[in-house]
Amino acid sequence: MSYTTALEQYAALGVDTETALKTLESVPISLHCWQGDDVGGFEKADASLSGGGIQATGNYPGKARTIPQLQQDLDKALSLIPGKHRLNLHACYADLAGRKIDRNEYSVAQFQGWIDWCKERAMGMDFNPSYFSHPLADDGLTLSHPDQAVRKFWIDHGIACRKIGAEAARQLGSPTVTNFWIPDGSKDTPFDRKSPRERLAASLDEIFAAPVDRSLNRDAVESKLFGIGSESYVVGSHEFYLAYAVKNQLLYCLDAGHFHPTENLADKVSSILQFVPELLLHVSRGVRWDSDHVVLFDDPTRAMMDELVRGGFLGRTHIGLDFFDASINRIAAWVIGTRGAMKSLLAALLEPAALLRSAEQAGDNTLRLALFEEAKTLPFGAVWDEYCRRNDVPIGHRWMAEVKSYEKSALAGR
Ligand code: RNT
Ligand code: ZN
Repeated sequence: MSYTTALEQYAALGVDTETALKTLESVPISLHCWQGDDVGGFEKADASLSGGGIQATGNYPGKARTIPQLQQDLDKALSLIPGKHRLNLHACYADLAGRKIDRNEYSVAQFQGWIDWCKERAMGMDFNPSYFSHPLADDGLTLSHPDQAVRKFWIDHGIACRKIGAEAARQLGSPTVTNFWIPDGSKDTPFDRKSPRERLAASLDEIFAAPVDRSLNRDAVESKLFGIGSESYVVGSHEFYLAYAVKNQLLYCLDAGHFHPTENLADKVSSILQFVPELLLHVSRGVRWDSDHVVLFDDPTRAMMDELVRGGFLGRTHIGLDFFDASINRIAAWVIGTRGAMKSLLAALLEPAALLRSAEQAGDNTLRLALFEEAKTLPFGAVWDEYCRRNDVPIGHRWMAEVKSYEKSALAGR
């Protein structure tokens, strides 16, 4: 179907496709660097994910093993994704240039290469302290560790990252969201659930007490229900961080894999945003557990985007991706996931919102149900294809041919 025919069908339901495309263009997605190398990072040669209660499974060939390789892969992915986006960097992707510097001493110097890379592409950058894959995180405890020296190390890492976030923002002219996620928890039933939470709260207080310009760096805290090795107890639970974020007016990070599988994440947005300034999303797909499968244009992702649009929350929400699949081509994973999140957002922007709202306000629940159902078969694909065409990226499945040839030219030799 042509775009013009689609435009008419949407217009008949009061939807302006041009306005939808304009809004879509204004919403960046924060592309997570860690999809490109299975959350390994580059602090040492052959670094790999350890601990943290998360796992990348699969052995697909061609993983990025150096910063230039990861940057090359990101460029390839970005060339197949329409629009302007952001880079989401983890501290363990530091460029140590052969020096021995530990995470508590990181400064902008270790990330200048990444900032320059973003600058050349006019991209903003988001940031994350890394509380895993490190000897001082081997027992699964970091900011809530009973040993004060260990806590101190991780507090210093957190403060360092907030400063790096602010400096990146200053150089790039766009605020950085720095997201705090820690793995702390326990495999088996703990006796004392209270003390680790007291220690975590105190550690966070120290981290966020360090003066960092809020107009440059915004701090987010990410909760979790359980992880591998923290099945029975997670210190930074939903209640813990939601309360902490409300009290301290921080951003709250909702990761789609961090709740009971039957919970409706979309329903949480309008509650949380009553009481915190902004929201960070980790758009992800858990299959039975926090498995971080590649994001799709699926019902839960669509429900989340619907909610952001319906509630007028886009201006207060930062959309980041969080998945890592090592069993398929890693560049394709980025493309599928980012395009999936964007398609979900576009579909939300194309809802017959005015008609739905007036039906609901009039108490006409029959019409509301009918509109929901009819909206599903509107020619969404033609509008999405038009967006890809205007942004000069391959339409439909055609991007996959480029991934295949990149696999032969760049990945095969690694
Ligand atoms: C882990 C969290 C966290 C990480 C990344 C690597 O459960 O979701 O966000 O996935 O920071
Ligand atoms: Zn996450």
